[in-house]
Amino acid sequence: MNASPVESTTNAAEVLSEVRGSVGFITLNRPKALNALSLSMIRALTECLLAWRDDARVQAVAFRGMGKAGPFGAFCAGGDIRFFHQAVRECDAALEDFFTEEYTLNHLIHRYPKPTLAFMDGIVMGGGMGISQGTRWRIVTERSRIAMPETAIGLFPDVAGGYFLSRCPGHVGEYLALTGEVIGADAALQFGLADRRVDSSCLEALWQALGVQSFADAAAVSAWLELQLVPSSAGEKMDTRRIDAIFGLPDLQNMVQALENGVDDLWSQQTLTALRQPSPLLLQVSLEQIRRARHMALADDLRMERDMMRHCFARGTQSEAFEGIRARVVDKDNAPRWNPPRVEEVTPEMVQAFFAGPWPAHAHPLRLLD
Ligand code: QUE
Repeated sequence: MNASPVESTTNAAEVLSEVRGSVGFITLNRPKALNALSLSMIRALTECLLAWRDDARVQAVAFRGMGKAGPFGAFCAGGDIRFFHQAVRECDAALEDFFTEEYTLNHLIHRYPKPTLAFMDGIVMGGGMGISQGTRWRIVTERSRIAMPETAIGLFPDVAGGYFLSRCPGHVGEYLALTGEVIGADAALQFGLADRRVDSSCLEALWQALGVQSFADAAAVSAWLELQLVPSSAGEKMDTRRIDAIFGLPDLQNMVQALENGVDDLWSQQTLTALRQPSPLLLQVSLEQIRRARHMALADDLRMERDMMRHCFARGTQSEAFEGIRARVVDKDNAPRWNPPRVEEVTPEMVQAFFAGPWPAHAHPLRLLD
């Protein structure tokens, strides 16, 4: 190993970075928090990617997470939502910076001019999807647990979730956004949320091999990966007809009604239960988000999500997100008191308010994204 001392001492130890051979390697290294992204991690990642973009030694960039028992095993559980809670209580303006900088990082990864890889082993949720979905090689394993669970904490599937969920086949995007359902490797491949499957026992060898090849250019990296990561034979395909029939309905009340009519089957029962846990308001907002995003370019989606996130915390400790985070991770009573408490009580005006841009175009914090 010839790790350069400059790269291996990035500002935060929660992000490890090094260049081996012609590849930049990034390890999310906050295993006790399942690598949940803090603002300092987002800054370290951005700094690293900007430096490597213009570094002629670097032909590709690979991401992985540190697990509790060593590398891999967990990619990233999301954002540092304990920080969100604390920032709301303290009126800390860094909460606003967090989302602006996180979405800028997501955009940077989607647009990165060199091949990128994400080793999506173990938990890959929320912010972890924001890092991985923009990469060229999204590698899943038999241990991958993939989801966008934000409605459970009174948020919506951000980090370009509107963009990548709405581009899943049929109405799978609405299904994943609203229920927060956790999927594995097969479903991720089927839904276009992953590119290749490898056995988790092969991850370390692949990670090491990437750093000892002498790649002349980015095309050589891609050619090598095409040979190493052959498309796996189609696994058992999930039948998505029920998902499309329910989640393609025009609104949430219709979906709930249709599920209630089919409660004798287990899937309808479980799906109904899943829809009764999240914030009714954010369920409606997330449905509107996915449907708007289907016709939006990436940068426009990220600007919309930035607008939406501003509204999510606009009411301080009265916000759905503050209550959701309290209930799920701070007090852990799992009994959020949502307002309004029922789907039927959410008005179109409450939903539309989330899509009103707080900024004129020339002053939007993400105006420079293209
Ligand atoms: C919904 C979510 C998140 C969640 C739980 C939910 C989320 C997230 C975390 C999380 C997990 C472990 C940590 C941490 C945060 O939990 O986005 O700091 O150590 O990041 O029900 O969306």
